Amino acid sequence: MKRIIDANLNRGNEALRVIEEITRFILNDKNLSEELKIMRHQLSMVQEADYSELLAARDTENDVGICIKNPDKRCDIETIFKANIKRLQQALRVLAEYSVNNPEHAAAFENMRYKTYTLEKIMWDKLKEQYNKYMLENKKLYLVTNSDKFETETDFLNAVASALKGGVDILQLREKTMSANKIIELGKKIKLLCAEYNTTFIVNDRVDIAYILEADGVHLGQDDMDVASARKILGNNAIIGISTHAPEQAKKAVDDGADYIGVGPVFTTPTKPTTKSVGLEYVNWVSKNIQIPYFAIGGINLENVDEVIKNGAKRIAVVRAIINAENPEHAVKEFLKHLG
Ligand code: 3NM
Repeated sequence: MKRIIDANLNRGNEALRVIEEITRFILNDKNLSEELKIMRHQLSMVQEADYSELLAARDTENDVGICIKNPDKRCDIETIFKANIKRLQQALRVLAEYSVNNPEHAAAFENMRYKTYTLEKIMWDKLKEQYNKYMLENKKLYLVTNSDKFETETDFLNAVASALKGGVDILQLREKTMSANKIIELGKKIKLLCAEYNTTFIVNDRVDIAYILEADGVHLGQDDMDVASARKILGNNAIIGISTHAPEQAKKAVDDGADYIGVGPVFTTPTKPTTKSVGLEYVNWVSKNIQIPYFAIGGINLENVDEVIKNGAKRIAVVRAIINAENPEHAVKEFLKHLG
């Protein structure tokens, strides 16, 4: 029993320290930081009080769980936060369960565990709000889906999963010909896949569907709802992007408060046959004149992606060259190599 208590006091303390650093150095939130510090001190006091007994029970070398690593797919702040808040809650639960001989400690651990649930929500909202832009900074490859060419939904979902496995940063559910109900049904499955691979999940055009699916955001076309209205529905934490095809549209998107813009179609593409291509000049112009993140899109494949990058693009969005690739995972990895 002491060995379990010792291991979980260490686990809880370490997780708390990691989370505390986020409140202190990333969120710059003094109150949250203080709250975590107090919690950490409470755990340390239990540890101190029983220090020699706990150390005597420790047997790290013979811990069969020590080599079981659970490799996280990504290493961003979101992932670090999620992993550590869960670790903390698990540790506190174990501590409460195994403190049968000390009801006072058991109650204190339970109390702390409940506090962490509230903290988790507060911190997550703050991280999302503050870091939407920061998170976009690090996202380079954006997959826009189109299930038209797939015979079955399973084939399509397998292709999506393969692309996510390859390391796509953002996925947009874009199904132009499906009914709202079908998009919602499909969206639920895609959202689960995105959660599994920790990929940002965006819905095309439909703010209502993004709301229903609790997506990370929405991507708007020039004829869709304006950014302010979409924000009113989806809230401040939502990522809102807009397709732009000319400098005036890009400038307006920035003024309207979009988080990112689409820039294209760079090349003529059958995926968007009615929109004239804008060429690399527009990519070049946006690179020099627009400060928010942008994704070049339209006809981009592994043969021409370097040209797009040469014109200043750091991020790209792709439909066919990934989703219709023979091996989407491989295609994604190749694109990522180009994007650096
Ligand atoms: N939006 P592919 S171009 C969905 O310019 C979309 O706003 C565009 O498809 C825009 O990678 C486009 O298959 C289609 O060419 C991109």
